[in-house]
Amino acid sequence: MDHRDEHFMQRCFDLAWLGAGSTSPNPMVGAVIVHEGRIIGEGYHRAYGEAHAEVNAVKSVAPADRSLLRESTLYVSLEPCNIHRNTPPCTLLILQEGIPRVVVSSVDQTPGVNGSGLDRLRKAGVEVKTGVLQEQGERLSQARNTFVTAHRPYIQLKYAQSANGIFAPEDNQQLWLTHPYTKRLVHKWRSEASAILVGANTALADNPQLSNRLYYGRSPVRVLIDRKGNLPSNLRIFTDGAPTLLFRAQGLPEIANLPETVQCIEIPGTAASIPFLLRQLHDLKLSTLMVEGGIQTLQAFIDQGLWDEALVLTAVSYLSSGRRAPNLPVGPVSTYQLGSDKVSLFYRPPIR
Ligand code: AOF
Ligand code: ZN
Repeated sequence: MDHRDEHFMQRCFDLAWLGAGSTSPNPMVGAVIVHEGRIIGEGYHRAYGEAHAEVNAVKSVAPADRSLLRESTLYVSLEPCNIHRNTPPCTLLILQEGIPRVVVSSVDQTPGVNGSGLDRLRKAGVEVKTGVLQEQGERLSQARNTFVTAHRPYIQLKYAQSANGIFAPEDNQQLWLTHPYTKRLVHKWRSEASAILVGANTALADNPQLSNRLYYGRSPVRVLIDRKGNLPSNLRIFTDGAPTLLFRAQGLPEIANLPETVQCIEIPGTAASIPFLLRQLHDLKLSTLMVEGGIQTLQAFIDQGLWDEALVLTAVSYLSSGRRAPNLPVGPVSTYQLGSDKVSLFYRPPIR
C-alpha cells in the first residue's frame, strides 16, 4: 500500500503544531506542496490574523520551482477556507496558482466553510482527497471546532495526584508531588491555553500565579470564580499586573484598589456560573480553557459534562491523607512516563 499521502499529512501536522499558543481562536494548520515526491514548499499558520498555512507554503516555493505548482499536490491538515475574513480565501489562491490536486485531513467546521471549500475546489476541477489521517486531523482542530460549534472554549482539566489517587494542590510547595520535568510540561500547556481557571478556594489556599514561567511563549488569561466575593485584593493574581477575569455575583461591594488588569464580570442572579462564564470567554475569543482546580471546581465541570479532555499527572509518592482526586467517567486513552511521573490523557465520552 502507498502511504505517501499519510506521510506528507503527518508533516502537515508537525508544522501545524508550531503554531500552538498563537493561532487562537483560529486553528493550527500546516501545509506541504509536493512535486513528484519532493517537497517544494511548506508553511503553517503562525499567528491569528496572519497568513494561512497554504499562503505560507506557496510563498516558500523557490522561484525556479514556481512553474511546478501546476503539476503538484497541496497537502493541508484542514479544509482550505472559502471565506474572506482576515485574509482572502485559500480556495482562490489554489485556483489562481493552478494546483491540480489537494489532499486534506479534516473539514473546517467554521460556519460558512464546513465542506464548501472542498466543494468549490471540486467544482473548479481540482482533484480533492479528504479524510487522510482524519482522526489526528480532527484532534488538531478540535479546539477550534468546539469553539465554533459549541460556542464555548475547548476545556482541558488538569490536575496532579499521588500514586494512591489523593489530589495534589497546584502551587502548594509543601505538597509538591510531581517531578520538575512535569512542572515544565505544565507551563508548556499553559503557554498553549487561552485562559486558565481556578475556583475561589484554590485561589485563597494556594495564592497561585497561574502564569507560564518555565516555557517560552505567552501566559493564559487568568479566570477566577468568586461568586460570593471572598477573595482579598492582595492575592498575587490581583497584584502582578497580568490580565485576569474575575467572575462574581451581582451586587457585591467593589474590591478596593483593583488594578485595571483585573476585569470584574457579574454573574446574573439566576445564571449557573460555569455556562455563563464559558459564554463570556467565547465572546472574548478565548478558545481554550485549562481548569486547574480545586477538586470542587473540577468536579463541577465534570458533573455538568463541560470538559473535553483531562491531563492527569500521577506521582510515585503516596499521601496518607487528603481529598481524593476527581472522578472521571472514563479511562485514559494514553499514559506515558515523564521523569518519575505518569502523564495520562482522557477524552470526555461523546454526549448522547
Ligand atoms: C485555512 N488555512 O492556515 C487557517 C484557516 O481570516 P481568518 O484568518 O480569521 O480565518 C478564518 C477562516 O480560516 C476560518 O474558517 C478558520 O477556521 C480558517 N483557518 N484556514 O485554510 C489556515 N488558519
Ligand atoms: Zn485559508
